[in-house]
Amino acid sequence: MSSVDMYMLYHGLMLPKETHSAESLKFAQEFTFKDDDVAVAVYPKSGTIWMQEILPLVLNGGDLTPIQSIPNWDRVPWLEERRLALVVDKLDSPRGLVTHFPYHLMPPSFHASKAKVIYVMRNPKDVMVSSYHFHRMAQFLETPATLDDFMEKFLEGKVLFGKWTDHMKSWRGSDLGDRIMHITYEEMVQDLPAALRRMSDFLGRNLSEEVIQKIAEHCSFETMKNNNMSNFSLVPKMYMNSDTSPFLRKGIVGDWKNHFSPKQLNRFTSVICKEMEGEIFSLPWSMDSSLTGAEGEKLEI
Ligand code: PPS
Repeated sequence: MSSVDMYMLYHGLMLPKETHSAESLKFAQEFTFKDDDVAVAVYPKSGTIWMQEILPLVLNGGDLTPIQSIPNWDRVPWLEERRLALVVDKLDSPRGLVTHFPYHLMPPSFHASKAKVIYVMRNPKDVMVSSYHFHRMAQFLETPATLDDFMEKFLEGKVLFGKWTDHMKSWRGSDLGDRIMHITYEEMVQDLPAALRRMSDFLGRNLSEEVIQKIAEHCSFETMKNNNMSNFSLVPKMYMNSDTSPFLRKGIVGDWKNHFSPKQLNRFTSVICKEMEGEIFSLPWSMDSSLTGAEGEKLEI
């Protein structure tokens, strides 16, 4: 299949036709957000599936039923994908949704509502590596020729949902005040219970330490890898070939170091740093060109 057959363009962003359509995007724009809805906004490969596991448990006080009985794509559906129209009436309130939309594509009802949003951000180097492997396994995405080739596409924004920097800047620059919480994938890897406590406070849940620990255990990489409702084993291999690369692949911080050459690292770093020029906030990861830097050990946001 050629890339023309695989992707559609929506406001300049490439979206896979397998999961998106003109109808699904219209449905998203006309979707009515309720005040108690919670959205997770996330650039692809930055922790979407993880939040589809976490959010229902934080909202319902640790009842495992949804993560043990509903596939992740129906449990906390994507705002922009085809499935939403099919499952929207079955969602329990407070509803959880995920979206890869940049801020400016959120529908009017989102802005009119008091719905809260958690923005999850991941080091773009690890996002790029995760995305590269995902493109190798997902049969509805163009298989990358080489990592070098894929990196250029990523830096130019010729990948799903456009440029990482545009996405991140759009949500960082949002005027949502206390309706938005920012967290990084790295913070979640480093101390998941602490991340869960922040989410619980933000969402006005008063979760006990016992419940926090229970959620952390059930949302660990290893537990999720064995959860058929979350590991995409329900998806036929003709769509996602886990023999090539599993969806829950490594779940670590800094895998880019196993993939980038010094030349690639220089190129990647210089493009991202240039795009960050003039921004009032800085990225919480070291963006220097060292392959041995202690990235991820100290995080600030
Ligand atoms: S997608 O396709 O956009 O929905 O992908 P997304 O879910 O955003 O990102 C997939 C990466 O998230 C990792 N992941 C986790 N890491 C740590 N702990 C847990 N519990 C977890 N769940 C998912 C997943 O392994 C992908 O990262 P990589 O680096 O490829 O392993």
